[in-house]
Amino acid sequence: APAKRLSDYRPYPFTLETVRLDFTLDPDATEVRAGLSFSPRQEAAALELDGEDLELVSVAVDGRALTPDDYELSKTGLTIPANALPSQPFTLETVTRIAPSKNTALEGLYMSNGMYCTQCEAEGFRKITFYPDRPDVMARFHVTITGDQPVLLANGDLVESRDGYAEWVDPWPKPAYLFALVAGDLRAHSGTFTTMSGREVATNIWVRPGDEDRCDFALQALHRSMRWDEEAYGREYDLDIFNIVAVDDFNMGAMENKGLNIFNSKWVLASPETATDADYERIEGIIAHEYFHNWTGNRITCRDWFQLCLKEGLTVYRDQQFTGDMRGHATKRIDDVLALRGRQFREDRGPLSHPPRPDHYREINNFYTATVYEKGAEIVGMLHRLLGHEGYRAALDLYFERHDGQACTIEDWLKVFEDSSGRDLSQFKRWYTDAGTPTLRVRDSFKDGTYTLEFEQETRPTPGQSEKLPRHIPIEVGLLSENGDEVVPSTVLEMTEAKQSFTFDGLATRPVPSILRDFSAPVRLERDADTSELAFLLTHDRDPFNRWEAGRALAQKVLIGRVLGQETDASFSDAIGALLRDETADPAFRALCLNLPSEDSIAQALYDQGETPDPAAIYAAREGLARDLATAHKTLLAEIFTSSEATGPYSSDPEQAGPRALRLAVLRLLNRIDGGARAGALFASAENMTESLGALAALVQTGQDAAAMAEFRDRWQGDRLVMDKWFLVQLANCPPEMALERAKALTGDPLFTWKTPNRFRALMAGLSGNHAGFHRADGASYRFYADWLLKLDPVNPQVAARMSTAFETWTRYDEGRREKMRSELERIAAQPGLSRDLSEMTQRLLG
Ligand code: DPP
Ligand code: ZN
Repeated sequence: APAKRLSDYRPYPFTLETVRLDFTLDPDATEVRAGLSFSPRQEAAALELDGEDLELVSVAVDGRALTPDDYELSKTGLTIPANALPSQPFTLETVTRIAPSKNTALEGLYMSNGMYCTQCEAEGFRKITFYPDRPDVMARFHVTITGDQPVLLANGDLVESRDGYAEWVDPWPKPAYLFALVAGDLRAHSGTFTTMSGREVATNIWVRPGDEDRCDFALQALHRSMRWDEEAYGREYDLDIFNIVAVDDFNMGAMENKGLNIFNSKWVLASPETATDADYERIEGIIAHEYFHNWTGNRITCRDWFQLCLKEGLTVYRDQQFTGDMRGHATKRIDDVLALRGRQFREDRGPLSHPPRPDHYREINNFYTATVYEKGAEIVGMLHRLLGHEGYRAALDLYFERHDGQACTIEDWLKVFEDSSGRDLSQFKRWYTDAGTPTLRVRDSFKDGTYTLEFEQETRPTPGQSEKLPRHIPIEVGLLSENGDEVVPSTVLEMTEAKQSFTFDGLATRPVPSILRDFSAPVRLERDADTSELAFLLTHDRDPFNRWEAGRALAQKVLIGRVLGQETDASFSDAIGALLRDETADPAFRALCLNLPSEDSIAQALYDQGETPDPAAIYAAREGLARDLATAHKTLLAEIFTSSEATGPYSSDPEQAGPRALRLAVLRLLNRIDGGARAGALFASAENMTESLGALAALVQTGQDAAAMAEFRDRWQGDRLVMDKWFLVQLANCPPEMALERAKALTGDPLFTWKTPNRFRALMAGLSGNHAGFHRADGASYRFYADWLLKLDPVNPQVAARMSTAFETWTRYDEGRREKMRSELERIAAQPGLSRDLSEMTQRLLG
């Protein structure tokens, strides 16, 4: 298939007012009757409808049956020429048949454990019925479901229901990708929410029988999200009912279908025994994310899929703000930047680099990326920083007022910021249209009381974009005096040139700069700070992000020095000692400082410096540093481990989760030198999954996990979500030489149900997450991984394509590894019948 291009966009020649859908459910032959009322917007246009894997039973226009001579039916759709259509508004009626039980790709209507459910974003609706499956066609849906399942759900409000029948009406016009239907034997955990104007909304979390007692956290998180969106953005919910359904087989995290969110059960179900603190935080964040889409995504949607970051970037930004408000902004920002660098910077540095708003694609499913989501959120954050709180709020108010009910573009979005602030954002727009992470080099000087910061920005060429123009970069800066006082408080410098200097006058002594506070722009900062300056910032910076960042930079310096066999000093170890003694510092923050940079991020840092990363050397350096830190601070660490034990009933709140995170970070260090004694004891006594899994991960790290692993499996084999953790942890954390053998053995485990996306991802991400194990010099892990992608592709192309990103860093490594990865990619690309999804990915990966 040829690429689709943004420049080819044309409005749909018809408006679609109402949609009537009648479903008669059957696993092998579900009948879908559709009644679509169209009005022509231009003369003599043919009606083109998308449709894939559908059996067409009949077509009629205004009650008159068409014969096959009247239309064209292809593998991708149905076209009715203008001469077979009235020039006035008309109703098209089709009857189609589909087989949900055979739908393993999990797009459209499919079955999971006997329950019917749908996933229509981005282009799944065309597997349900013939339809203009594009987001700028918005219509009101009226849906009936006939089926013998006890619970029958669709979007909107329930208008009629009796045994085996339900009727749902959604008053809000929406694109087809937000359609949803669920039918099954489900139980509800229910509540009510009273909106800001006093309307009562029924809220339900629907799950399989037996899971009801793991829903309350999600329900409360939903209520918190609904309240927060009213308070922070003035957005009220707009239906009488809000349903969330948990499903085990799901390609993504969750989906924001209007009034009927469908979630991967992993991001709904939580109990202290089965979910970790991190899971609780993620669940709350994803519930919020999908809920926030009700306004940013549903009421205002995207004109076309090139604009995906319009809804995703903004909604991620909103869920980040929410989690910050709920759990603390400093640690949330650090977590988000870790994720951004780990996934988006990595993506941006390799062959898959693309702009947040791409201008062409072959398969849109391949663009649900860290760049669209996380970098998209960073761009919204920069707009917020440039305009200030009031300016941002004014722009968002205008966005909702001007565009409610519309399908919009990035241009529309930027225009509301321009109109409400009077600023020109044409240069800023490059953040959306240009790929690549800018490098920001900084030099400083001090003379006669004037301090000068000189910045230089540069963005490397990316696929299809060789010329890069300067970006508009907000750089938040503060200056500290040598005793740690802030002599110039945080201020936002706006860089717009390739090279630009900023001066600060009237300073008594040379200040220490704190640059890019709160990570004010998604750039790679290059500064030759010496270790004493970093240690100083780690102790004194007011900006918690930059405090952490200084410690991070120190750790990175030591690790890179070790990998390259250079002399390193003790300043990182000393700084860690000081931090461990600092009881005023937030435990969660201290935990984040104790976690060493990942092997992958060390590899990336080496690559950025022009070195070729050696995975085995990186592993050895990181292990060595961890052991040395443990040895140097043995007593202090042991004290913290003992004193930070939580008391009282479990809660996932930061007050408990923070100390728990610190305790586990300490355990991971001590475990390297105590022969697994503490981890073994904690594993035996743990009463919650955070500690149980944390102890297990520590044991795995040193390969002392056989007994614990068997015990864990015995205990949890009936629990699919916990077993996913079991598959993942023993691969991602084990010594690299064990990883591939373990992975091979695990694929023979009867619990390795590889067609279930969560299980497939757990095993494969476990292996690819084991940096040195995946990048074995003999290439055997590459081969194994590629074999499994090829096996999954015909079953579930979307997941296979997404998992192929394990190879996105192939250009980083030495020639031997590069060649081996390349030949696996070529082998995949040459596979006959490869899906469009995986074929586009391998072609882009190969460049
Ligand atoms: N639109 C979904 C989300 O990001 C993904 N399919 O919430
Ligand atoms: Zn989203």
